[in-house]
Amino acid sequence: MKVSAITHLDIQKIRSEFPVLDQQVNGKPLVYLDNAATSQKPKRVIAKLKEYYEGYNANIHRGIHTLAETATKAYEATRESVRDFLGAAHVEEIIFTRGVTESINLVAATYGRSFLQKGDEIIIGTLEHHSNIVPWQMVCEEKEAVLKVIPVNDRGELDLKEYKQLLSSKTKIVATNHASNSLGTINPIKEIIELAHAQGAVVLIDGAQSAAHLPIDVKALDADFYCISSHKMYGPTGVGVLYGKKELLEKMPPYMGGGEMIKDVSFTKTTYNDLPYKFEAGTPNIADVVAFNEAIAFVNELGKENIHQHESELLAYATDKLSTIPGITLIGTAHHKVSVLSFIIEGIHHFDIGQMLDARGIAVRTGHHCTQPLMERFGIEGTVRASFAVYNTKEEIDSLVEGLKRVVNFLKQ
Ligand code: C6P
Repeated sequence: MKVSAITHLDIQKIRSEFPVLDQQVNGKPLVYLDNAATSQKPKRVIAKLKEYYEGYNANIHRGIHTLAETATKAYEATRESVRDFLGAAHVEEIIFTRGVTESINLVAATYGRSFLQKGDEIIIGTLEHHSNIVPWQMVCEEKEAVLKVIPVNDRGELDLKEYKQLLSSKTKIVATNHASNSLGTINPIKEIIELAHAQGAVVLIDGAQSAAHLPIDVKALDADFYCISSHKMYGPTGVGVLYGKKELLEKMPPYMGGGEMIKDVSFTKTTYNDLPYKFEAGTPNIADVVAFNEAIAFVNELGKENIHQHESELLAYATDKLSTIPGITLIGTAHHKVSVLSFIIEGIHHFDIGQMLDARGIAVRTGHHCTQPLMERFGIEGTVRASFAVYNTKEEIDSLVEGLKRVVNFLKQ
């Protein structure tokens, strides 16, 4: 595999913006390779949280005092940035949630419950995270609908031929991820959406693993719903987004009842607020939404293409180097991948590998990565997963390889 050395980014400068990276763990410099679980946060995101709490902490959309107005403006500014980030047409199409999990549950519980009928079908992929499986199982059970699953080939790519066979006029919803958290596979979502639309189905895309790595344009994709989590793209935890086409969101009932989502309440009748507030009951996660704006600016300033190029170089380099470890099998070798590398080593439990790497300051994730059916497809319990972000370096991959060689030598002798 060819490893290109060209990148337009100054990685050392980028690293210096992440205070957490500059520390020793278990006596070794931290090598953080668990970015698919959550990425680290740059100083500007942390500073924004402090600025909000020290400067204009107030509830939003309710107060007429100056702090409330400042907080409301900052919160709504993030909504506009998200609209632009996703390429959405209208700001009303951007709903703040707690994360991708809540975004998918919202759609399953409102759109699913309202529009599914007995015998209707929902199609998902084998690569889904549990968040994009269980909410659909729940609504299928309630509505007596049927869940169908697109198989994957041995590289971990969705089988589009099978997908076409599964689609029919009974298909009402197709839900799949843009990129797989366990294997890194980038799915051909434009084609998946087009094929679903030809059958009259709506499509939800789980963008948890694409938001920080791949260009997204919901209009060009013609996605009906697109979900992202702030914490996987350098922003705070506890903030997510549901993008939904306005005409769909308008006909969906609210998810939760309470303050903010109403226009008028009496004991006999309640009318609901306009979009997007209809779906944002209660006091939202104001500080984290405000700081999320800084994460979006961070990604935009670096440029998704530059980020993707750097991470692709890391992935190619790591794939080459790891292949030299005795007994290793890479799980997920799709032609198009985000920077996720999953593997097993013959005769050594993934958990032991993770623990021994941690002893050397190297953070990876081990286990099923909330994709148990996918693990079952590959006949394994779990993998070791290294996932890269823009601040990772080839030297860190060298440390991973060195660590793995020691693990193998130690446990196999
Ligand atoms: N995956 C991982 O280590 P939340 O937790 O709501 O922000 O995102 C859930 C989720 C949904 N879809 C995909 C593809 C994901 O990767 C995740 C989160 C983490 O892989 C934690 S399990």
